[in-house]
Amino acid sequence: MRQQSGNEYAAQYDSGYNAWLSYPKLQQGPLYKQYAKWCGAVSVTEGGETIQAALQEWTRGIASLLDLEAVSKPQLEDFGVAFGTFTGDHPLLQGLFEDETVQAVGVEGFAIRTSQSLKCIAVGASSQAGVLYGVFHLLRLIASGKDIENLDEIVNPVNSLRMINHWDNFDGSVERGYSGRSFLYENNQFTKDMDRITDYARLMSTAGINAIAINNVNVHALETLFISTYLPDVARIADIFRIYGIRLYLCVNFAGPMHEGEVGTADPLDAGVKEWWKSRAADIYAAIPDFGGFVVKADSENRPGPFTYGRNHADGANMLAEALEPYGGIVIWRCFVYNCKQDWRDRKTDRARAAYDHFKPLDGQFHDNVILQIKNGPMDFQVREPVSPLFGALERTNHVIEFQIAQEYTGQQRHVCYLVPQWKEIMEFDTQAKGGPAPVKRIVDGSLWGNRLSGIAAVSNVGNDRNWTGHLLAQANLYGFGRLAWNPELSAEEIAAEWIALTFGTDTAVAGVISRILLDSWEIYESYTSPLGVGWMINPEHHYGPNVDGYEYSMWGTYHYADHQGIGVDRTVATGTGYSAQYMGSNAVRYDSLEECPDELLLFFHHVPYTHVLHSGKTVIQHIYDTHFEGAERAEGLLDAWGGLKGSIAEGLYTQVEERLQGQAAHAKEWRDQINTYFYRKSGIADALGRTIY
Ligand code: GCV
Repeated sequence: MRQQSGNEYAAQYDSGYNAWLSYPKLQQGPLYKQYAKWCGAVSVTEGGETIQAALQEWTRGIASLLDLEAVSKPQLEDFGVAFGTFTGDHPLLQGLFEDETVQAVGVEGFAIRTSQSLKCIAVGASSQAGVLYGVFHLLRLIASGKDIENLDEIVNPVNSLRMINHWDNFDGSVERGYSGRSFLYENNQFTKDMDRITDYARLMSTAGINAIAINNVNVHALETLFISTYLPDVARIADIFRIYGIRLYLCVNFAGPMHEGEVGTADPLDAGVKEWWKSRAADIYAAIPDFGGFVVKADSENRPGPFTYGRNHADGANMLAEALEPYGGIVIWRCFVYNCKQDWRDRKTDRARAAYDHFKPLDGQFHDNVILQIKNGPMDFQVREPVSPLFGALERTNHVIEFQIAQEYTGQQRHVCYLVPQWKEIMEFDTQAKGGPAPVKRIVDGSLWGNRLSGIAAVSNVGNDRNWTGHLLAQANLYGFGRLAWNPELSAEEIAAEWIALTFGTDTAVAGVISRILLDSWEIYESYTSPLGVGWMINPEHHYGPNVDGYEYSMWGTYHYADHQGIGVDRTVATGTGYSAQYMGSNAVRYDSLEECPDELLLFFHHVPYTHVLHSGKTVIQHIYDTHFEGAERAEGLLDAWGGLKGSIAEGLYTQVEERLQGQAAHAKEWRDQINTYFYRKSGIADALGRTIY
């Protein structure tokens, strides 16, 4: 494993490369003294690669945070830190953690305890990955200025699958990637920069991630060969991921057997097709014994799938599941299945209905090693949409939620949009399943229905930009996703505070400003882009910037049905698409009712005149004007707030964010003007406050 000097490590700080592993130097003072007392010595007796990676992280962190060399010794003679697995041979750990504690620690969890009598802070875990998580937990406590004199915690992840989905293509492009090109591939070759892969694995595991799919769900011709020709390259990445407790997954092409020319069909019930996948699985597991499994997008946006053969998605997923089952592998089958060319002019056909309509009837028909992956909303990662009604509706099928860390529709990492508050809101949504309360977080962690497999996945926002995410503040989304997947009870504020401390240090004034910027940013972005749940007012193909009628699949009219009289999609039962009936209990009633529907989703569920009065007391048109004027102003305010940090944070970090915020402030005005002008011209209704609408 590569060793770096302290100076080399610090030099990367300004670029943002070290991200939440920056370990900013702590100020002298009582806490510093406390940390220095405990952290001068470290005792590790096990030799596994993951434990050694934990040790390296520890010594690197302590060197940077405290300017202290953590001397590694087999036995502690005075105050120190010890870590290892419960079954390892460390005498301190064996003496410190009684059976009850050991049993309470799950396979990826850890226990951490300060023993004043033994002069030791001990991190013990069932697995080496648990040790790594525990060591980083301790580093996080120190980096955020927490007292470590009396630690006594057992920490287990709430969700068993905590997954990142890359949408990286072999040619080096990234679908919906907003931070440069892929760091995994270039020109149809795997990267040779294994140091960067290692640093990526460090970042992911310290955020709590344990599964990564390394290629796009839209699998192109050459990526189809990742499970054959390119398997040795894939295995090299898996070898690094393994050290950090991460299993590697691949997206596969449902028509793979045909692509490689060996079988003339991809029919999931065909014996030749089944054999082909079984033989691929055998090859994969010979190369990567802990391979996680396949991720599949089928019958959606021109991808092949079982519909071609008159089969359903359970037939398709189960066939692949049978191939992986002998090795403990799983199939993650996406529910983002819809016909992007469907004609909705009848005002009854509705893309929002698709996931539920396809998958609810199949509930209970999937094998035990299949997980359905459901986008958080019924459409596509809009800044505001309701929670997918499939959550709560699937009673006998493993499933995970899919978020999008990449900001496809939320500013593309040029605008700041901290998405953790949005994800929190979704996780807290009460689906009312099983008589309720049944929040999404209890469905995806598997506890509501007792699923064997469950968890959270998200589309990566990482590229080869030096700071990984393009916009430095977008790192908070990447870190935040991992933390939320680990523990959905953490608040958006807590996660922001952690990320800020780990990235910028513990200056409270600095933290206050950055935290406010992050926490306000989703609301601000929503206000100047997408009023009242309407969505899709973006430019075709790249999806950046305002274009009210622009979305590429709007060939049958606009997605929001705006005309001179009104706006919004009627998804009610009586007169609309009937989508509202996919919800349970009072959710169905509330969304179906014009009176009860929450303002922020009004135009998602109802078509109303511009003069319709919201619960806020404003008309729809006035709401549009006001939010767009305010939103653009508040975007400018973000830049001003950041300006106050000049000189208080590292120059390189300061300037890269300043530049993005300048762009955002200008672009928010463009959004404001385009949206306001469009609706002024459509409605003919003037702004009540008489502001200039261009
Ligand atoms: C990977 C949206 C995006 C596509 C993406 C798709 C998906 O439609 O615009 O780029 O394709 O979602 O989630 O499969």
